[in-house]
Amino acid sequence: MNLKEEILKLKNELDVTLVAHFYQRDEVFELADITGDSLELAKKVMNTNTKFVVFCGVGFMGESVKIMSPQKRVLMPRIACCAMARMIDEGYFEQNLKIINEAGIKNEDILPITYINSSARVKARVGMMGGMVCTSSNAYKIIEKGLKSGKKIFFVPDRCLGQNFAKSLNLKSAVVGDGTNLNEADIICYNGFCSVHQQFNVDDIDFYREKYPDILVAVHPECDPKVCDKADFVGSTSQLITYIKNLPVDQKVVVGTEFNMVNRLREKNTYILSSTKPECPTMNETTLEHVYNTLKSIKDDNISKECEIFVDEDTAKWAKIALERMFEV
Ligand code: CIZ
Ligand code: SF4
Repeated sequence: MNLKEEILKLKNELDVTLVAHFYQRDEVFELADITGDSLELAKKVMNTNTKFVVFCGVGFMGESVKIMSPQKRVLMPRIACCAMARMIDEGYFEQNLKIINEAGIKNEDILPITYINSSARVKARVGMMGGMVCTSSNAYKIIEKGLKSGKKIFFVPDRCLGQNFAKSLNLKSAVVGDGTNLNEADIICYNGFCSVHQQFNVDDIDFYREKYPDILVAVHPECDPKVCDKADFVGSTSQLITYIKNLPVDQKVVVGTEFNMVNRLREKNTYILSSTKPECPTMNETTLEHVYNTLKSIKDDNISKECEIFVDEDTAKWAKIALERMFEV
């Protein structure tokens, strides 16, 4: 039997749900019971009832499952940490708050919102301050809800997402530490970014538009605001999928997001907005062999601690509150 057949066989035998994010390698993605972007996965996995969840994605996604469903045993064939999520921890969060306070803005006038691409500890810190989590699919609604509090929003960790949503809502944004005026801003952004989505630039848009004057440009809001400003469509992973799948077959489109996702989306007339292959290195770490080893370890009752997600009780309590505030919206 080959690895793929072995995995399918083990999956049938065990009380397990195999989950894969859209950015996973094709061979892993194809075998999953549940696929989706981060919001879809968070919701769908909550509704499964197997004892084990084998999650092919990045660390914060597995943590979110464990926080929302602590009774499940969540295993990740590779606990790869999203590079953006790694740009912020509680220490950096406090440091940024201090800079904001030094600009004359008090903590009671700040509502933190964290992109789901952050650690459980950062989510917990945000939860403790009355804040909430968002994804790129629901950021509009969450930010609008946040603004109703009359407070300034401290958006972590993705600068681009904060700036792009501020622009589209006609709000002012500033970035901590880059010299912009924090007092004038409605949304104060932490200076984090996704290195995959930073690869797309305005020159590439100009190149494609010159080559194919009728081409449409669709990008993810983790791209730089200059790139989003020049695009025809800006949307989250699931919004990009719907947009591109509904285009007429002869309509050319060039897409600024992760390669594996774009590559399996549409057979013809679909280009990637980069001369390199913008794969997420951490998402790409999970191979069929890792998935097989994890399933086998469940069968043999020999699960490695390094594969299993644990979140301490206090962190889980506050992170759950921040996540639940998102699900309520
Ligand atoms: O991690 C990411 O870049 C994205 C877009 C995740 C997701 O599915 O929202
Ligand atoms: Fe993180 Fe970027 Fe990879 Fe998404 S694509 S998991 S934000 S590094």
